[in-house]
Amino acid sequence: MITVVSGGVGAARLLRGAAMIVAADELTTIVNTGDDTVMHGLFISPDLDTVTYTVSGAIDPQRGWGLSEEAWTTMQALERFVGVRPVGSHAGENWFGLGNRDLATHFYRTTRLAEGATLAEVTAEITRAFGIAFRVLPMSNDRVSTMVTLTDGTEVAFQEYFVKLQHDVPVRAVRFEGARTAKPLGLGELRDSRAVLIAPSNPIVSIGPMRTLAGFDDALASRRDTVVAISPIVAGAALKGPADRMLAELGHEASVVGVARLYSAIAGTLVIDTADAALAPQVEATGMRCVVAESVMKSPEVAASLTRTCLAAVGVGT
Ligand code: FO1
Repeated sequence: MITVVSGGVGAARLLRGAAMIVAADELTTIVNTGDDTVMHGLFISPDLDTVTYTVSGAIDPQRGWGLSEEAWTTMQALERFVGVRPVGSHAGENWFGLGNRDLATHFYRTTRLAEGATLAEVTAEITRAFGIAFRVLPMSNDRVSTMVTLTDGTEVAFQEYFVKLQHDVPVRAVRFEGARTAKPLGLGELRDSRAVLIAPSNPIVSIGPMRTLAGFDDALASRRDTVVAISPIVAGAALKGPADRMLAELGHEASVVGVARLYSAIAGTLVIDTADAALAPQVEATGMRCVVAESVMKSPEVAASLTRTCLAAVGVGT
């Protein structure tokens, strides 16, 4: 078994490549659910959906989230209520863009959860409906909510930070509501897999939530030599999203060396992009082996090649 620890966009791109070279019954991914939110009474799991939509080829490639060929008439219809909505009410808010076709996924997930299904069961149904043959596991069936404290002291839920505020505000702290009691899924896979890949996702708010679940870090640390992380930071910047700024705002170095310091306890190898080759000795000074490779996944073929490089780094064939 090969297990990939995943956040959103970067992880989804890696998985699309991994699925090309690893047999479906040999591939599992454990996905962050700290971004999950309830909007209009619908339960939404953005990273699970980004993985599902990207791997199945249904993703909107420009946005990196949601579906292609989307229509937005439902969101537009909500404008009618703006003038009558009482102050303090969230009814009909449409800052979080839910396309008409994307809504179908949230209708299905919400009803199945209301019927008593676990998030893992519903995710298996949804990924199967999108033709995905490998295993996609949420990090927990229990609710974990990433909360972001801004430098003005206010605390907001992740999607309010990321979308409503366009993550254009500095952060002071991040915490994961519910993580202390949430039961992690996939610890067995993390312990027993021939290799574990930590996808190029935000170390703080995409990989971070999973690491706060009981036993997660220990499961990786116990087999650290065959855990390979891919840096989401290339030449000091994130390819997408606020990872570089968040690292700096939270006191870490926004570089492959800063990423190495965050991961060195749980991963024996860090893959960095060719743009950062000169920093390899500093990465190795943190106690991680460093592999330099093309890590900007412009195509599924590059993602497949990157997956092969990660597996080869720990002596695992596909
Ligand atoms: N990201 C945005 O920047 N704007 C949106 O309006 C938006 C809506 C949205 C709806 C469903 C969904 O699954 C994801 C959505 N995202 C949106 C992405 C979401 O914020 C993710 O959590 C981020 O991509 C970080 O992983």
